[in-house]
Amino acid sequence: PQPVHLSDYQPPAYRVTHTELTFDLDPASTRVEARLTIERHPEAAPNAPLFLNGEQLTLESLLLDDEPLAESAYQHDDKGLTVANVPAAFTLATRVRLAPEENTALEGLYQSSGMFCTQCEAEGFRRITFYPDRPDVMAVFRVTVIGDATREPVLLANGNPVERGELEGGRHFVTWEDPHPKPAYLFALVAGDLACVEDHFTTMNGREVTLQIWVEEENLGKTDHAMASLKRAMRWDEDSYGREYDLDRFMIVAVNDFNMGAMENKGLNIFNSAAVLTHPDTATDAAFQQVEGIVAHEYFHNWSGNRVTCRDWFQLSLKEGFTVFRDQSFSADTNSAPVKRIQDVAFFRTAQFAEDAGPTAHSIRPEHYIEITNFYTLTIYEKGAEVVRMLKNLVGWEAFRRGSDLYFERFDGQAVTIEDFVGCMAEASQQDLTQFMRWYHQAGTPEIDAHGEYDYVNAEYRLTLRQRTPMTPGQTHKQPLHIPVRMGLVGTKSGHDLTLTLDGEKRGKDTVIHLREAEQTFVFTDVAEAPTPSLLRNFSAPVKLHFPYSREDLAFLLTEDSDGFNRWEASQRLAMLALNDLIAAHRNGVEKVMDTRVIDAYRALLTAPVNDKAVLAEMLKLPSEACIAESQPLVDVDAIHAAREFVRQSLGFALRDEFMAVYTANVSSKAYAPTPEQIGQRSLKSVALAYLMAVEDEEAIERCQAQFDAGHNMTDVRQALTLLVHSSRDELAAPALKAFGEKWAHDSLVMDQWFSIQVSRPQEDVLERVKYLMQHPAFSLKNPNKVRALLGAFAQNRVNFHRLDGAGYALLADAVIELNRLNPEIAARLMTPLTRWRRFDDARQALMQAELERIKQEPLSANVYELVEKALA
Ligand code: B3K
Ligand code: ZN
Repeated sequence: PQPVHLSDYQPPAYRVTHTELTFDLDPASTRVEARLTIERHPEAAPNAPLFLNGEQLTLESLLLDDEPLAESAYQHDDKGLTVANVPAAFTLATRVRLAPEENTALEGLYQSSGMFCTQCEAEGFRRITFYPDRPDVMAVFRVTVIGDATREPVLLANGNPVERGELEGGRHFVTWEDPHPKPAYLFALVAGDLACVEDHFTTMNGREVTLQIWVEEENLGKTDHAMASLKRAMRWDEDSYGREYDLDRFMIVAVNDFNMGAMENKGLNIFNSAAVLTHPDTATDAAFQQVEGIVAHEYFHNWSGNRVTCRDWFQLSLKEGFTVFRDQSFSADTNSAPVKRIQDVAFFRTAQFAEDAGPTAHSIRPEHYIEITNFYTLTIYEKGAEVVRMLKNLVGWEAFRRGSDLYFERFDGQAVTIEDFVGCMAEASQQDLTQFMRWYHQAGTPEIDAHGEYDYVNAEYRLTLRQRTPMTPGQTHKQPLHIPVRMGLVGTKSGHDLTLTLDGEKRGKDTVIHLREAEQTFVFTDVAEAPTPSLLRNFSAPVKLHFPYSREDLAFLLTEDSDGFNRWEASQRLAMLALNDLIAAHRNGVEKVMDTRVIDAYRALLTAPVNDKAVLAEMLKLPSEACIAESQPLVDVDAIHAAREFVRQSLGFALRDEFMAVYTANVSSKAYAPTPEQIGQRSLKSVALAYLMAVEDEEAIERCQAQFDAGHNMTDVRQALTLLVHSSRDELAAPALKAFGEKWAHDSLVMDQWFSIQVSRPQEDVLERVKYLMQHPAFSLKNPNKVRALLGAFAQNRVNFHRLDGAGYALLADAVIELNRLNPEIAARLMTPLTRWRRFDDARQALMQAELERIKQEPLSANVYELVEKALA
């Protein structure tokens, strides 16, 4: 496969103004007729050939202005059709056949649980019909769907239904029109036996919008939360960004087989059922919050993505970074803002930092790719969102909002670039963002080495920041970035934020300093007492910040920092210092000794009055093994696991009574609601129970078992089950797992949780269990949720996936090889942990590398090929 380069971008020579499609649905042989109204671009050469993408299609007929095209007039290969001579304006009509039931890649038109559905982003439309399948070609669509009246009573497409009728042979049809010109990747079609929940929304200008969520009949009771989330998101986008919905109806459909979370097709969002269905008995708090976030994300795309879209796929972060930033802001406004930030950052630093440090590191706007599907990454999405957040903080919300208005107004109905977006922000704020643009071009996580000195005599604090970005594949030379560092100086005696004076200017108690050079010193004057700096508040830039904090400093910031995020940060740094000592002790075979300062700090947290239970819960959580691994020069899987377990148990033993008190105080018999208060309370209760179960005394086990048996809601049940299964008490774990599995055998989404819980436990039997569960009737390699729940979860199980006999790697590689044939997108994602092989010890490196080499011997999809090549380069 050949790479595509950003520098090769050419505007399309031909545009499609109208697209008329007719689908005659059949699982084995669907007929698709397309009638395209095409115009040559005024600036294109008159002899420019017309190219239409088309893959895995059987072409039956091809007419230009209603005349059949002679075979010599066009070329057809496995990438598409080229017509050498075409007029300046014409219609092109094609008829093709395809087989949805054979489509296991879940791109294009496929079947899921008997229904037809589509996934076209990024390049799936070319598997539906011959078309210029690129986002800068935007047309008005009219779509007729013909199906079997019994098997497919519901026939959906984008926009509004304009005609419907009965046909011969028990068939029927519906015609849909979408008045908004759109790129092909936003096309959608759904047909099947679906039921719908309907609601209404009145827009800011008083227009009535019909809201529908389409699901399988049995799931009708699981749509309330998604619907409520949708309405909140619609209101929020009006209030925060002045964006109004622009069609008469908005539809969401839940499908069981879906490669990702959801898809923002115009007026017809298609969702992975896991990202839309919730019920207190079947979904955890985390799932409720995820559904809210994803529903909002897809809805927000209606403006940031659909009305204004991407010129080409190198600009993917234009819509994704901005939309993730918008959905994060929405969730922060709707729930606990500090907790949202803490959870997002904890995830970001674990997963995106790992990507940035590995062989697939790429900039937010990559320069080339082989398979675009591989670029739906944490860098494009989450780092892209961090960069938009920095922009907002740099120019301030008001200018940012003006810039956003300008962007939507100026580029409405167009396909544009990241420069266009940042340009609007620069224009609205009158700021020079030239250096800032480097964030989009440079891959890798910048690191800041900071140190500070307090000068008693002159009452000055000198803070020196030095930045560097490590080399990444293909980018050896990095330039200094413009890094906003939000900070305060906390008086070490008073515990208060000191007033900041920088270069003679009073800055208040919290300020942003701008690091632009490789090294800069900031001199704060009139600093009345020796301070402890609180740096990078609220994670003001996606960097690694090193500052030589002592444990005393951290224990101090943990309680005294006025910035809630940095109080959490102090808890994590303090834990990391202790963990690092224990990792070293484990490696050196020295006896492990728990740092009592950590215990004291936790005790202080547990006994102080509680403001925000959810934040407290986050502060009590230790960094995950994956997060710890990210901070290590070389990952020692066993030492990390042993050190973390040691800390967990030490804290559990030392603070057993405190944890028990917190647990008891937070048991509640209130009816479940996914409110921030309740979620915070459950989260704190869960953390307390986890520490108690690290001790595993009789009372803890009793509580845990009781929580499981009570079955109040899935959040409580899942936590209790997880702790039982992960404990040493197999005599309790086995019956609990069995009971849970039998109770929920009919619910596919709960069975996904059942799979994940058992394969994430630390016990050594996990690999055999994975193999056994792959034969379970509820498992299927063809269903991405199952693959993620079982194999994906196993690959996150650090000690078992990284077994020293290599059996974990081999198991994953076998699955990748099989999935490479079935679903290349999922195969590539599943393989990702193997690509990080250079981070591990020699023995594991060799084993992982060997599995990559074995995969490389296969006839590979572009997806897996690109990843293997990068991993082994
Ligand atoms: N835009 C979709 C991505 C689908 C791509 C699949 N290969 C999901 C989202 O970001 O909203
Ligand atoms: Zn998105």
